[in-house]
Amino acid sequence: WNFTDNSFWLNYHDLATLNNFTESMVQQFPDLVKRVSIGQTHEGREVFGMSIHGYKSNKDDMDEVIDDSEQDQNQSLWSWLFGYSKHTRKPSKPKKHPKAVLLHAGQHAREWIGPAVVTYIAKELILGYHHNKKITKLVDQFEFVIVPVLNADGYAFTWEKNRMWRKNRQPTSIPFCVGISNLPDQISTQDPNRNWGYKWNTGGSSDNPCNEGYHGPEAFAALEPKMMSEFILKRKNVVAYIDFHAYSQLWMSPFGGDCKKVPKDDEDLIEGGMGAAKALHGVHGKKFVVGNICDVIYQASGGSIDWTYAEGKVKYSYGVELRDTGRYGFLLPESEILPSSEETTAAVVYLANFIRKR
Ligand code: ING
Ligand code: ZN
Repeated sequence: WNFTDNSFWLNYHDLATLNNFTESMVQQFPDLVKRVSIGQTHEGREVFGMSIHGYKSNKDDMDEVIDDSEQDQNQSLWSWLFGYSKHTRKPSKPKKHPKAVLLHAGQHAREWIGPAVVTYIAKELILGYHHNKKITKLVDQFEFVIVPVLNADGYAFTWEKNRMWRKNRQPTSIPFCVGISNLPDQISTQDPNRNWGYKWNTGGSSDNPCNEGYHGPEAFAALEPKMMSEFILKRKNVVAYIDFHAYSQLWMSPFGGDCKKVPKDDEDLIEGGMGAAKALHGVHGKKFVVGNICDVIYQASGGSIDWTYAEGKVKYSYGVELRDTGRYGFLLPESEILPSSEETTAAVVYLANFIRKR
């Protein structure tokens, strides 16, 4: 693949090809892009992504060199005075811990535009580094963690068996959902985006394992929200999180579960969302509606951004519904991948800058 001519974004790609994209970015730009592993799915697929960051890889190496030369000059005197090497005594410098912007797609299997768009955003950040001033500044400042397909089992299933599959492929209490479909592999599974642990199962999700919005037997029973939430808690540096879905053209903020609750950062969240939607609109004229999940779409407890905001302490938590508004829905034509990617990149770049400036 040649990623500079954008031909990669003229078609949707299966999981193996998307994974190859990540691997090839890591291999081609080893100083800038690191592979990050989020965890393993029920069917044993590894969920991984890219960590893109400029400052750490270059600047830390420089610091190391300067420190060593300073130490070397004093080394012999130090050991003569105290009888041991200063190297072993000197406390190691705290590691640089940049703030992270975490983007992922593919929580829902059939929403193919999401993984396509986030791989494009990754490409723009990687190829733009040292070529585009604005991008360079952002990549130096933030670590961008981009995970193209969180629900890897479901995504593979949409390519191999059923294009309209939404949930993961982790079986639950009922072996088959008779009456929902006559396909034998229509097992009952959980909706990963109703299974996150903040105010789980408090409305806008289903008790029925055969329903598309089944919340699961308990919070974080589904491996996808479990591994992603653990990643966020472990990293501690995530300041922005965007969960990409399709479709409806919405830029959504918390909450989706408790519709009476207003986040304490509501003003900032809406301001950031409005700016992002405006930047997006500037590229191809598409309108995105900005607002709280409950207001702009429907109640949905156990959704990702309620948890990332309230428990994960990620202030700028957004859920985005990409193109279109329903004409093609999940079957968005491949000709829309590139324009959708371009406009969404503009929105994400705007948002990162917005956060950087405050
Ligand atoms: N929409 C999302 C859904 O899970 C959403 C909307 C996003 C709700 C983030 C809560 C949190 O219903 C689609 N199309 O899947
Ligand atoms: Zn979705």
